[in-house]
Amino acid sequence: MELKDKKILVVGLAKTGVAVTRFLARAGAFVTVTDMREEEALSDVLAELSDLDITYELGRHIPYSFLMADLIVVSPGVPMDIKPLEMARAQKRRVVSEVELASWFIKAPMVAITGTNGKTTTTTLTGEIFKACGFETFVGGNIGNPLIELAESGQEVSRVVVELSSFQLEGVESFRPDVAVLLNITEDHLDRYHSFQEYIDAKLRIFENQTADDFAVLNIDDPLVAACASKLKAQLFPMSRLHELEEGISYRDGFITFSHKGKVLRFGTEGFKLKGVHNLDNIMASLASTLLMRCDGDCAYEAVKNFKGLPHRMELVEEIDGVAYYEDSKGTNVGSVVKSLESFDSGITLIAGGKDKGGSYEPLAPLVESRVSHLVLIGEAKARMREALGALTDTHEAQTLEEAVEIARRLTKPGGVVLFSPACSSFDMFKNYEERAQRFKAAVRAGKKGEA
Ligand code: UMA
Repeated sequence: MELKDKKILVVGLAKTGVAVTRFLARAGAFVTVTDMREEEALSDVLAELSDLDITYELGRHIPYSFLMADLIVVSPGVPMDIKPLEMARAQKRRVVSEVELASWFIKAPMVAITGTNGKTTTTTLTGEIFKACGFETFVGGNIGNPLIELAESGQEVSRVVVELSSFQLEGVESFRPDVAVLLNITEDHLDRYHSFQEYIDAKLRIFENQTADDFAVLNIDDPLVAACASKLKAQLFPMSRLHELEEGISYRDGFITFSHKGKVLRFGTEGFKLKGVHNLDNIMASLASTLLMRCDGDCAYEAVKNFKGLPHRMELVEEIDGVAYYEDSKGTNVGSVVKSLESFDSGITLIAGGKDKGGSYEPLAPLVESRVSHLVLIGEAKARMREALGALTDTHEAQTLEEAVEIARRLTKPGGVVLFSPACSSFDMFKNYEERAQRFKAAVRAGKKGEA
């Protein structure tokens, strides 16, 4: 689509909106930006864009602007079913997500990664492998830097790795990755979707425009993921920790085996710095994607061995008086917390809670009952979590994260673990999961000083 002189409406003015606005304005479009937040709350971003000629509609969305636009680009955090967007679609206005827009201008081969958990680790590792194998690589998307930044910079790259959320996939039209990865699907974001199925359907759109020239890497150990294999137009490249595969990537007895069209590569997993069974899935997905896109096996293996993992995913903060404190602020849904709890056999004090996303906490019940000695709840989700889990272990409530850390410190015996893995998003008490992580670390370290 030619952008010059087009009337384009950008909905949402946070990270994505800023990057999209800059790209469109420089491409010669007439850009209007709208955000429900008032001007005062947006002063920083407005300053960032002050060199551009933009029309702003702040503090509200004006339906007329939606109806008059040639194209509407929606930020991931804006639900696709808000009234003005529904009206615009009814009038056949074109409504897309930022990743769709970006994909029109990006020519380099692309790996796109989605799933409920493990996306960010897999995306980062995939990027690391490409770079180690000599490919100039852009890594972006839901991980934090919008894909449109690549289109805007004009940077020449030979590989693109993009992490995609269901929100971003809702607004695709022709987006077509060369390799699409689906890691797993468990309940998440039920505060935005009307049903779990709607969330699944959004995720599956990653495969929608692929053809037989492309690959779909599916974790077939997950029944919901395996079920979509029959609907693919791309070549299926399965991955499994449970079954050996003649074609695909699989794990057995300390070795990952990649088998593709008669080529077989084996990688010993001893010495990997990334621990935990769920990380084996992430590693297999990264290896599959990069080896299918011409990476050398030895280079790829070196990159995996060197990869240490990401902050805010099961990060060991401190050991104080024989108690290990782990920060897992990115554990924002139940599936993720299940994986984190599985990393310890017993003696866990779990600090959880935050903004409730409407899903069920029941999947945590068996692990809470068998491995969690004390549960400390915070945030808006307190009551629902207590109802689902409170009878299974010694349960406490705290008004602040600092108070929760203090309670955990008092209760946890030497040899035990304090795990902060919220199963909820952070927005009820914090700006984002990073701020929440910093606050947890500070509270833990304050206790250390206090005892010194
Ligand atoms: N807004 C409106 N109208 C509405 C609703 C919201 O105007 O009806 C406005 C808000 O006031 C806000 C903006 O729209 O100013 C929303 O922006 P945003 O939430 O899309 O924020 P960005 O900074 O652009 O971040 C987004 C992703 N955020 C979400 O999906 C919620 C970031 O993922 C992503 O890194 C970034 O784009 C770059 O691609 C974050 C996230 O939490 C990490 N993702 C979820 C997750 O991982 O679980 C999906």
